[in-house]
Amino acid sequence: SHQSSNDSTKRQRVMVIGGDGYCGWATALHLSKKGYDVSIVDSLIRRLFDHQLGLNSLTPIASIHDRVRRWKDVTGKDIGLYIGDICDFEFLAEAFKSFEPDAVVHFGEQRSAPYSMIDRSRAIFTQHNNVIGTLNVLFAIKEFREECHLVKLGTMGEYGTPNIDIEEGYITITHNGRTDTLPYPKQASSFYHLSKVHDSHNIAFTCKAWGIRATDLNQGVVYGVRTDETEMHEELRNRFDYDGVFGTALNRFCVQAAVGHPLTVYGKGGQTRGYLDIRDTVQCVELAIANPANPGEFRVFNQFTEQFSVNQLAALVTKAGAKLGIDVQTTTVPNPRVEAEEHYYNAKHTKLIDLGLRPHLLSDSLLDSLLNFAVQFEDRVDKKQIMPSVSWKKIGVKPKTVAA
Ligand code: NAD
Ligand code: USQ
Repeated sequence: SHQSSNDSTKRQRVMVIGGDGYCGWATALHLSKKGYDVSIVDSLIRRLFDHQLGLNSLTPIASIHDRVRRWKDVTGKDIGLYIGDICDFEFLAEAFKSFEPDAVVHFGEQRSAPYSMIDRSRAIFTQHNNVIGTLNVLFAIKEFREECHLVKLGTMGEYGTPNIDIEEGYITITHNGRTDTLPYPKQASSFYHLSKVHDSHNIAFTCKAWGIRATDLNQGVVYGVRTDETEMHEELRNRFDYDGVFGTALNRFCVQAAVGHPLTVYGKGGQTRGYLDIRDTVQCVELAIANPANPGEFRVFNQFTEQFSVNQLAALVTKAGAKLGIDVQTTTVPNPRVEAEEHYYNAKHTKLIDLGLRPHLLSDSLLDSLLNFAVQFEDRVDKKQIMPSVSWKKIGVKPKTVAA
């Protein structure tokens, strides 16, 4: 193969769990391109969620097998494939023993807040899938690869929206004359976001108890679709979610603008979050792997580059639309979620910058190209999937076949 000239004994082996998903696929390709020996672990359950709810990616995406074959054709590089559920410990143990990872990047969770709030069974599924899957990864590291660095995707939503600055993982508090550095308080507001809090606690405990080395990447909302590697062939193209369950704020607004749907601002629109370009997701993960945590260390990075409120995003997309001759309207949708709509927000995010992150900030040109990208696929948009259909308050125990 093209790699025979490399010293394969020196190449770092990285297992990308959730490598068929939005962040995971882009990251797997990026790491492979950079010379890491990459294997993807994925149950493909995300593709099943789409079938079950009647949703689809804006972009047509190739099967994982075709994706990996195409990558080999285009670059000469192999990406290993382990199809299975990490909640099945026997499967995960076999993948660990056969691949022997030096680092595990764990993206493999149910990641939609609305999905976790559809009904009781989805709430339970989300916490079971995420919490047990992560526990299995921790046990696999302890049992088979003690030195392996866990790079775990957390979320900025673990912190909620406190009325003080958000620190990176820890806060130093003086109380009754004594001082300690403690985990930053967690106030998540969906069963999904809470699953990440539970994961963080389990990881922190096993770092202390077993000496595991871990980095929790508290990522903000990701936007964009193209990375250098996914651009190399249409079969390498990434997924792009725009629906009310899996679509995220800025990506949704670009698709809404492209098809002439008013931008769906939930409630007052003052909800502020950290955001980052998917090209920075792959860069951050690489930086975390290249600079591993020490044994026993539970490191937390806030992984985002800029803060925006929903109203600010709507204004930016409206302006970008005008440049393309699209008259973008905005509508206020009664908020289906329970969250603060006007609040203080100032979250630190310096640790990845200190490691060398060079952010792709949200620019006019990026927004133009994202809008153009959405316009290119506008025929594939199912407008019925745009309005939110999951209510935080209406969740009940009755199973729902469709989100509506
Ligand atoms: P995604 O749904 O596109 O991908 C997740 C992948 O994990 C899917 O391919 C799915 O099949 C797989 N998976 C889920 N459960 C699994 C299991 N038990 N065993 C094996 N594979 C499993 O999600 P994404 O947007 O790529 O997000 C990836 C990670 O990043 C998630 O942990 C998410 O919480 C986190 N994150 C995402 C965003 C964002 O804006 N997309 C922001 C912050 C954090
Ligand atoms: N929002 C709107 N209109 C929309 C969509 C969203 O006003 O059409 C609002 C939401 O009410 C919320 C904010 O925008 O206040 C962000 O919502 P989102 O759906 O873009 O993001 P969220 O549910 O928080 O989840 C996404 C990913 C999740 C990740 C998280 C990072 O799906 O996996 O963990 O972003 S963070 O928000 O930092 O916790």
